[in-house]
Amino acid sequence: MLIQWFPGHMTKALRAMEKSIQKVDSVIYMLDARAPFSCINPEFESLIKNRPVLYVVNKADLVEKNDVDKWIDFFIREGKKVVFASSISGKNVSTIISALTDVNKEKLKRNSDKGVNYSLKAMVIGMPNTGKSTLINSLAKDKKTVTGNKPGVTRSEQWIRLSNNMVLLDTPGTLCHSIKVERTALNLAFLGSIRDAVLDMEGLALKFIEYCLRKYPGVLANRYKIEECENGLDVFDRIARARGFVIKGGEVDYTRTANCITDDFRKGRLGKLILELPDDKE
Ligand SMILES: Nc1nc2c(ncn2[C@@H]2O[C@H](COP(=O)(O)OP(=O)(O)OP(=O)(O)O)[C@@H](O)[C@H]2O)c(=O)[nH]1
Ligand SMILES: [Mg+2]
Repeated sequence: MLIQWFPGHMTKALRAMEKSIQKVDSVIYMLDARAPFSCINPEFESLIKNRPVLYVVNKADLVEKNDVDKWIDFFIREGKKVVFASSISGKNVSTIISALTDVNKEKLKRNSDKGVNYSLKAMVIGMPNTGKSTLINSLAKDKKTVTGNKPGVTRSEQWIRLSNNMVLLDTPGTLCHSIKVERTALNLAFLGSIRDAVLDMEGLALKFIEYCLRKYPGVLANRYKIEECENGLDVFDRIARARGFVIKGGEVDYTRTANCITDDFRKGRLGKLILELPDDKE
């Protein structure tokens, strides 16, 4: 599945971010805990340059604790600063402030040596729908930014001052121009970082079913009260019939079934399923 969806607002957003990055000390890089690798945007590299980065692996509530631990180990081995969080529940978000202070400690020390009480500024970046605006609201303890369960909700930059005087810059989620690795494209599509309207949702759901059958046998059987078998398309049919998604003539409504399955995954209704692990060679 080659995805070339890079709407105009993302080009504009990247240009604006290139200017605004000059005004910040560091970057908060949001990743989705279900597929942190896939959320790394190679186009952010030249934007970030040498600025300190704090990785926030968000939506940790949708992932098993032992999988979270594997990712923590991985980031630590890579020498990266990382915090896991569930922005929606506010869990662990307070550690982000101390971690951000830590990644900026040299700058803070320089300023305090000069007797300056410096307010840190950080830009929050990430793929669409990873929870950037939700995190900012959680840190601000107020609904300062607009959030939503689809990609492309934030359309322009917004500065938000926190009560501790830190300033955060919310940015629109941006993909890379073309996603060449199929697994990455699929994962971003499963996560809801790419607009469903530009995707083949039936094809996507079939890939997801096949993934579940391989990695999480029993999960689909349990959720949809069906019998699983090796053939993904047969399982697709069984889910559709179990849900009553049948159209005239007894044919299966694949679109409706596909939307139901992806929505169930995205909302965590299938359980805590992860799409990639650090040592995944698949
Ligand atoms: N389960 C869960 N959902 C979350 C979490 N954080 C954010 N969400 C949900 O994810 C969706 C996207 O959140 P946003 O904050 O709008 O994401 P964003 O990164 O700002 O998205 P764009 O502005 O479109 O790039 C919303 O439905 C949030 O409620 C989390 O920690 N756990
Ligand atoms: Mg947003």
